[in-house]
Amino acid sequence: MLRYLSRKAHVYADRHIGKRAATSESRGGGGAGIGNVHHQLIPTDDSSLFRHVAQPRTVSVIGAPMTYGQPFVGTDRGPELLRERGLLKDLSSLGWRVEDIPDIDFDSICAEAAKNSNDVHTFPNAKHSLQVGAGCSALADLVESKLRLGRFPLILGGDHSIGIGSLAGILRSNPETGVIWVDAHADLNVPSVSESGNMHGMPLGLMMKELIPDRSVIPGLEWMETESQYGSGPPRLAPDSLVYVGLRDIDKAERRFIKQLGIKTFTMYDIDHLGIGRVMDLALDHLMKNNPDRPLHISYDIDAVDPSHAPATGTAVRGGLTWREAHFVAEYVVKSGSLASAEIVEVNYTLSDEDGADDTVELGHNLINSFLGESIL
Ligand SMILES: [Mn+2]
Repeated sequence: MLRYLSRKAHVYADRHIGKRAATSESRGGGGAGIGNVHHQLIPTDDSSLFRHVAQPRTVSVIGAPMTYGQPFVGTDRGPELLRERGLLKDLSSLGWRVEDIPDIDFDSICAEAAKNSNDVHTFPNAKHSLQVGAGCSALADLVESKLRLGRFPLILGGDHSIGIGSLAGILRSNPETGVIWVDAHADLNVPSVSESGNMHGMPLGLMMKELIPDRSVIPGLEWMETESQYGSGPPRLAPDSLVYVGLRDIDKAERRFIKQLGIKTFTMYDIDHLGIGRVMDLALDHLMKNNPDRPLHISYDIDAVDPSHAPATGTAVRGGLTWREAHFVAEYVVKSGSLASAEIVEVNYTLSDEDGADDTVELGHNLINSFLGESIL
């Protein structure tokens, strides 16, 4: 089912997506299946929610259409497809002031970063590190500046290598931030152990000083060892400030790191065993019990969800979250009142048939509404 599109296939992919977008529009932009009932969104006026966000609450929508962290084109259309579905209007219906920022121009930033390099892979086992690094530096600056204004950054990927930039900006703004990583994969690789060299598998590994003490050895990531314009950083994530939810495909080295670092991990096995409710109780308890005032960030890889609901993604793995479990994770984190930023990644319209692509984008849209406070009652 998965078609590999090389970078040279950009033109083909663009035509392909253009056709699909037109078809989608002719159907009213709706999804294909039974989930396509549009219900009324109600403003979230509960003042106990989003207590780290300044009033009146503003969401900063940051499109991060990155593709260089993995081999497929198509993830760059994520922000556009989510906006086409009426995402901004929904956020406003949920009671947010919406700051819509133009997508980060990775085409220019990445081309500029790589212009003096003719080596495609630039560094052993960190493919396109110049492009990923330059793009993530721009994203980190933007995310940090929005958090410092008291806004809620909503980051639309893009592949998961943008997590390098999001996490960097978030941790520079507040190094105490707790991170909930919802994913089929651990994304805890570093170049010395990565089996693929794809940087979408490294965002968490690159934040851990235990795994890589000096990131300036990787071309493009030198900025990660310096201070930001606000004098903060370098960004690091403590292993006990992270919890995983939904893992089911872990590399050998990652398995070792998770155990060595003692990272709190809830795999699909734990969700089968305990149920998603108990898992989320334990996950938030781990992050909040010694640090009740910290903000939380959720990074949501759409491949955490079962491919029956989210087939249009680059590294689909069977046995994932159900539709309701997927939403519950987001709703529960919001209910804590501590969510301060969110990210959704790896939606790739080209990697499934049309109905599957529509379903995946629709799910991403619904999850974002949950991040920003939509609830059943
Ligand atoms: Mn991921």
